[in-house]
Amino acid sequence: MIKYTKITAVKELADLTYTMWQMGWDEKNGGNISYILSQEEIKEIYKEQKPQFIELKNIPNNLVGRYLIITASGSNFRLVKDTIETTIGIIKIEQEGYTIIAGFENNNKPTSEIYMHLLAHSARLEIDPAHRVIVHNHATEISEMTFVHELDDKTLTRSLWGMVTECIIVFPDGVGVLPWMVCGNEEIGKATAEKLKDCRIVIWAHHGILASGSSLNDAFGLIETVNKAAKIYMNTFDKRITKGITNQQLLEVCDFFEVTPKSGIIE
Ligand code: 2HA
Ligand code: ZN
Repeated sequence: MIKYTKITAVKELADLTYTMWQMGWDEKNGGNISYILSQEEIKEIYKEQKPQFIELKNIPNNLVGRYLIITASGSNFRLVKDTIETTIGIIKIEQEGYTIIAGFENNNKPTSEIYMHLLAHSARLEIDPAHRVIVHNHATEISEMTFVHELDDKTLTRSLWGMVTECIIVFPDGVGVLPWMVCGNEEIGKATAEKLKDCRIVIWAHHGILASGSSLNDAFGLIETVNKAAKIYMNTFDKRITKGITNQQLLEVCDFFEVTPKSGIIE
């Protein structure tokens, strides 16, 4: 058994917070990440702390008994990798709340978005048993795009697919988009989980993006790809002389790479 800060996934998660800050996507305390530990990883944890139970209502059934690595409320991603004991912790999900097993020293608590993370994990696990990770950040260009584009799943997905050939291969399931909403409450959690029933990426208008995945690398890669497309969209939308990748060309890519794009988007 090892101290939780030495677990590979904890180190990877801490590194990712720094990478995202370097991208300019996690100013101040922006962003939050959670990761479902495997049975093997749980066995590794040396439980040195006195567990602390915290009540939380309406826990999804399929999460009870699972362990999550999760970032702390108010944590600055610029600093997380050097302050893991206070800014990253491990919780065990219970029927009536959760127990802090490791970390969150100095009375810290999990992210204010914890309920959204739980609902999002629950929705994705229903569809994909390999699901493990939720990453939220304030990726710049996709946030910019929500000021100049319709806030609609179909048209936003089509615009992103049209910017970079790889997009339709990386996220054939498209993106979901939510209108502006207050963050951190049950309403945005439920709306996000609803979108995640048929795609892995949700864009929160005038706020940021959330991606799910089977690994930290997988979820982050989705955000990078969406944001790259959004960057090209933002840099060209008022000066373009072509319409970007056509429907016919998108279908050719899907055919060659044997991917099935979400229906109803390529009309
Ligand atoms: O954790 O990004 O959405 C801070 C946020 C809230
Ligand atoms: Zn945010």
